[in-house]
Amino acid sequence: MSHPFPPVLIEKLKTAQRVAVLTGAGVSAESGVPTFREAQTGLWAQYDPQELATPRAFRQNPKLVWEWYAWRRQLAAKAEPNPGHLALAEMGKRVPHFTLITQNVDGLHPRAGSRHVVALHGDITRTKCFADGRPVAVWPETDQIPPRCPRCDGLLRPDVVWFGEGLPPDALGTAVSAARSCDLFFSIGTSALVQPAASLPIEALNSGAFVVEINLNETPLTPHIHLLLKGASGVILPKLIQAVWA
Ligand code: BV8
Repeated sequence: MSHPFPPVLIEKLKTAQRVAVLTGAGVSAESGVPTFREAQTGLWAQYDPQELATPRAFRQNPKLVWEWYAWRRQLAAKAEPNPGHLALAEMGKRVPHFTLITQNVDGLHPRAGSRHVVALHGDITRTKCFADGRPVAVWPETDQIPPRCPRCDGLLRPDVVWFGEGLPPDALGTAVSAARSCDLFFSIGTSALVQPAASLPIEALNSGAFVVEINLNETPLTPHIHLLLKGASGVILPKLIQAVWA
């Protein structure tokens, strides 16, 4: 099968000892999970995700925010990993030291078979207590929205990182050290706008890694990196795996 990849990328991926990958919502787009910045569909069209994904929004209207996440949770549950997710799981088996870092909260990377996924922004399928931040796996049936914490009767919330909240220190630490020690870094399906995730490819660049972006469009990262593969990750990634390890 012909492939559109520059020989330097084929060579780098074939010989790389340490590869780090950062994914964003674009990687799940072909699974039918709306990206973060594309217009919300239907019921949620009038809301800006960036306004809803905040502690302030939750305090102001916990029912609205809980229902937004319930809608996104059922979308993620109905979605299937796409060829891009599967290709990254395959890459993880082929590269000696592979770190998959994701901003996504949809859980599709582990469902595609990727292991030790570094989830920077949490997991939409997990719930925690808004008051003490501790996980809550089960709670009594209730008509209350949001449901209440069985321990302290506080409001329950999704276990994701909202704007203005710190990232899980372990996940962030693992991601930064992977970016600083890799030979090859991929930034895939992310608008490269959200910090501190968007700084990871720059960390890799400053540490001497070859940095590749896979995106439908250019992003603020594009001018700084070695190679932009313009197109859908679900199309490009399987072809790349085929070209390197056919
Ligand atoms: C922090 C979880 C400090 C929740 C998310 C100024 C004002 C206010 C805040 C800030 C500011 N400057 C910096 C900040 C901090 C802020 C920030 O970065 N704001 C930006 C927007 C300016 N960051 C934070 O608040 C972070 N925390 O800094 O805390 C701190 C430290 C210690 C203690 C206390 C506090 C927290 C950020 C995390 C927020 N949570 N998600 C949820 O999901 O509901 S971020 C959210 O954006 C999602 O996780 C999403 O993944 C992420 C990034 O978006 P993308 O993944 O890139 O998705 P997007 O839709 O934007 O782009 C999709 C891309 O894919 C596009 O480029 C498109 O072209 C491409 N694409 C589409 N289809 C395809 C494709 N590519 C390939 N193939 C396709 N098929």
